Amino acid sequence: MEKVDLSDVSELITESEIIDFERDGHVCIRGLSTPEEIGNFKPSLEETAANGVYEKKPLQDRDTYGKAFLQVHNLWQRNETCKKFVFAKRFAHAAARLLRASSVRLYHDQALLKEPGGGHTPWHQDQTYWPLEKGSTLTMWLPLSNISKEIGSMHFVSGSHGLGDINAGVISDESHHEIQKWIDDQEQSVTTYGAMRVGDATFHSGFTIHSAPANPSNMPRPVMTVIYVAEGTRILEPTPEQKFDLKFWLDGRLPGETVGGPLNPILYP
Ligand SMILES: O=C(O)CCC(=O)C(=O)O
Repeated sequence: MEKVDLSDVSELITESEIIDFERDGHVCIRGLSTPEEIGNFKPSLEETAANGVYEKKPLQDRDTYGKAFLQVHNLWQRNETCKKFVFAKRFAHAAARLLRASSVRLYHDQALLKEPGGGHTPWHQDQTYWPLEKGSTLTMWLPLSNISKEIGSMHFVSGSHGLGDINAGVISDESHHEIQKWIDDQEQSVTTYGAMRVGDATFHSGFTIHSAPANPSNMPRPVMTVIYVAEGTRILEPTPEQKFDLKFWLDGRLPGETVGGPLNPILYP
């Protein structure tokens, strides 16, 4: 089925894009893959995600986090075609270039489906949830359908990855209001890449503050994310919010050990 297979290509990410990523904590790579390539994987990704959704409440009965998206983790463990997508050398090579790492591992993947009428994704930092060393992780965010300007893609606070954990807590109305006030008070610069086409992807660092707008359209906004971690990254003593990740995504490894169990395979080289 996969005639075009997301194989590795050289000269994938330029030095100037790496510098942008290091300075801002985010970057958009247009045309990382082609619509044809993504189209080959999309049916399996969407079907596997739909089968994995555990949310049963209607949209209007959920809290802000619940309205932001339906999320399904580790599609790579559920379906062989999804595994090929998540393990694609091209994506992992891009992640390794941006992290300036000789080798990267999978942390986990997630399908994030913002439903028609779905709410905004509150401001947050991903690494609040991850007991991992600073500067060692990044997320690839790749839409499976074109995203119009009306729906919009992620919003990032440029340079915020350098702050480490700002202790705004888990994704919630509280994290959103606290961070929005800080952005306004400090006149922080917020960037969005706006409309995105299938094959484009954004990458953001683990501590980059980000959010996403609501979906006012009558079409779903399907996105795949893959989270990478640089080889050699140490596991930290977990905070209460991080205990889940320590247990489920890190193969029972302990603080002080490096990431590297069977759940976190090397994806590049
Ligand atoms: O897709 C979204 O709405 C939010 C995604 C996000 O927060 C992430 O990938 O870290």
